[in-house]
Amino acid sequence: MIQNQTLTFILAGGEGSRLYPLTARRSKPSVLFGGKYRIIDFTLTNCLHSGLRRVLVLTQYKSHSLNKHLRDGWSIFNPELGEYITPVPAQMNRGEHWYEGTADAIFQNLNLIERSNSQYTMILSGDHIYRMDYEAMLKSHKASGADVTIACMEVSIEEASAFGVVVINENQRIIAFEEKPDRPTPIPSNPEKALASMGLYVFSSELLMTALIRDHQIKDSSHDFGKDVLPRLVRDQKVYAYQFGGERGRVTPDRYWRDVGTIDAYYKANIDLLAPVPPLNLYQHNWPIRTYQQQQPPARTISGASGTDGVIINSILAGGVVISGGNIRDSILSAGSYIDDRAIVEKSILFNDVHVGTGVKLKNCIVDKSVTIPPEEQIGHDLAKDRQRFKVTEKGIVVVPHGFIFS
Ligand code: ADQ
Ligand code: ADP
Repeated sequence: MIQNQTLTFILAGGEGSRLYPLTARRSKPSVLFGGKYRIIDFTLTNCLHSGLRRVLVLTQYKSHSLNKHLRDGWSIFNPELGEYITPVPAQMNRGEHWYEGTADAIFQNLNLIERSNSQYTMILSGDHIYRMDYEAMLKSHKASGADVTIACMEVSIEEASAFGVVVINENQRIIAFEEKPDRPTPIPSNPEKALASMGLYVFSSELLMTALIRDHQIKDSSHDFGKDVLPRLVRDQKVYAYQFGGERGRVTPDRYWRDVGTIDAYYKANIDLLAPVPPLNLYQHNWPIRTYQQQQPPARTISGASGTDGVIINSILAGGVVISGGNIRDSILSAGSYIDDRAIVEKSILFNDVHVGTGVKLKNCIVDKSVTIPPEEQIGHDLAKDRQRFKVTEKGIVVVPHGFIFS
């Protein structure tokens, strides 16, 4: 099996500053998602179902919550059999600094690639929401005889400036790679679309080691795959595109892939789960999304003090939620949330242990863990007022930080 010849790295060490304040105390991959998951669960689940069993998670900033999650939810592989998921903190193996760019994060762990004797190295990101069978990509890498294979998908030309943009020839060989270009090159058949790198790569391990040592010697390099290493490799090695969504077998090609690097993208990807037929279906029996969750009693509704029923419309509720006479619409509630009488929660995402008081009105909000919202508060209804207390995004999403205390 090609998976047995593969070592996998998950880059999980970025600062996640654009997701602040959700990343004030935790790393981006451990931000909660979809009521009971964490962002990294999607990539780890892909590894699990794709048969990748040697997985190193490169951590750096605020990694405690991520380490705890990996330990509690993902200690499922068997080190005796050479199967593992292991967090690797920045160890300053190659000098007195933390990981610089993404390529430096791998460079500092070159000894782990050497030791693994792996023929292929797969590099993934810990902050994407998608289902993908990596086996198909590995096989395509082998079949094409590539040195590097980059997973790609078409995006609109407006979005393309946020990604690495590739140009391919008729054989899928990448002939140009430009990181976050101001003017992305469109695909030949449609001027409205460009081919974006998804930030997932398969390398032949020998070539990766050589390329990283070379990059390390270049003084003005920022040691980043997208900015430095890939544009250079495209010039003198065989770099191929693997177009996402073409997998057969266990995954239906649903073509849903999101980089949830900003609050607006993160919010939208959560809300996407509420569509009648969600573009990413959590209910597929052949692809359960694994996570860690505490033991929780079932979710329930009860009548509030004024006798009104708790009402839930088009929402996702985790275990341990209690709706006591409130009204919940188009929202996602994590374990331990409690909604009091007459409260109205619309288009909002509540993390664990959020107590929503009597008569509170929430709209377009993300409320982080352990917040008690006092009776009759309104959030998301008057953005000018909200801006004085909270972060409000470009699209008008209000973020109430972890443990916020209302005065
Ligand atoms: P970005 O998403 O901007 O673009 P980056 O911020 O480097 O890339 O993050 C990639 C991943 O690496 C994230 O999971 C992040 O947490 C992690 N990471 C960042 N710095 C790290 C470090 N020093 N140590 C360990 N982990 C680190 C990239 C590519 C683009 C591509 C998009 C797709 O550069 O070409 O289009 O991903 O999302
Ligand atoms: P979040 O969910 O907000 O990302 P976590 O709940 O995972 O963060 O962890 C936050 C806190 O939980 C930390 O301060 C940590 O010390 C504490 N903690 C609770 N239980 C444990 C445990 N079993 N092991 C390690 N830390 C724990």
